[in-house]
Amino acid sequence: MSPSAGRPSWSLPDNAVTEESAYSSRRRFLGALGLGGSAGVALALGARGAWVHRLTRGLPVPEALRARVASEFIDAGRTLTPEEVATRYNNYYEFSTDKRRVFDLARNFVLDPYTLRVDGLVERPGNITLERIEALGLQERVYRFRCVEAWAMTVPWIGVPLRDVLALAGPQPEARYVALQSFDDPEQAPGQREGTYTFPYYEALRIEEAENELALVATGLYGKRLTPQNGAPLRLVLPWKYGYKSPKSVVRLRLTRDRPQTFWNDLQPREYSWLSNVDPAVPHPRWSQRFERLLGSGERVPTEAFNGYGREVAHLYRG
Ligand SMILES: Nc1nc2c(c(=O)[nH]1)N[C@H]1C(S)=C(S)[C@@H](COP(=O)(O)O)O[C@H]1N2
Ligand SMILES: [Mo]
Repeated sequence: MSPSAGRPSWSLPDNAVTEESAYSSRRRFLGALGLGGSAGVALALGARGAWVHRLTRGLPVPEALRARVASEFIDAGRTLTPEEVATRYNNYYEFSTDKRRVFDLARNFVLDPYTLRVDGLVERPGNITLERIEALGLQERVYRFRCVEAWAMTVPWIGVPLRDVLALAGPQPEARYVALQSFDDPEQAPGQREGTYTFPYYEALRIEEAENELALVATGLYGKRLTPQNGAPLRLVLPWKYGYKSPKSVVRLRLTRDRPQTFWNDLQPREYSWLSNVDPAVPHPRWSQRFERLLGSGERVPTEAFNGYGREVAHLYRG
């Protein structure tokens, strides 16, 4: 499928090719935000607006997405990560393992037509449209987000509770797990053509985790539709787990009785557990998890158990 075929209305034409100067500016800009090397310190803050403008030139501008503010989740106890950081520094191995290249490689990525298939142990298996999911009632929630690599961000997501999406299909009583699958389209995703990893990306949750209030199906961030690099048109956000448990561009949910396998746990079980709840007391074999670096400010702060969401989820793991 051609990446430009059947563009949705939110994906504006991308007529400007990024110039070489924009690349070097981008590197300096990210450096200034505490992401790159030491060179960033030299960048005058006054120039920031210009850098952002040059960075975004030629990129599709996502459509605004309206949502009601969920008052319980409006204060994550941390400053919001700048939008231009959360949308330019991404883990998305289907496109690249280089976090700073993902946004550029994914700029034309689109799943169209898009539907979410929900099947397995459900009463009403089938394909659900984005419109139907969003009609469940979009909420804006600010969540802390912690990658296993010890960086963290704070993002205003827009979405609906995963349990409301599951309820559309009606889980059967025997269903114990939810398997999540990302898109599969090597023509659009260079990382899928390389053959280094087993795609499509796959993840899974216990049904009690999937039905927890915190588990969000996101279709937007920062007041707009999700960018391709952040997982358009729909992704999971599970703020008490390491970032890789939140798959992007999800196309299928399958309810099962047996525990499904998961991408990172299959690759390296000693480094990535199946549950992967954020836990400062359990080091990664190659680094400590006691602290994390905040994207944007570069500040180093202590990591909290369940990423600070113990009140909501700790009961799921007792006994
Ligand atoms: N399909 C898919 N989903 C994915 C990943 C990926 O490589 N492929 N990376 C994960 C990891 S490791 C992290 S930290 C988050 C990053 O999300 P962000 O780019 O929106 O910050 O996405 C997660 N979801
Ligand atoms: Mo991650």
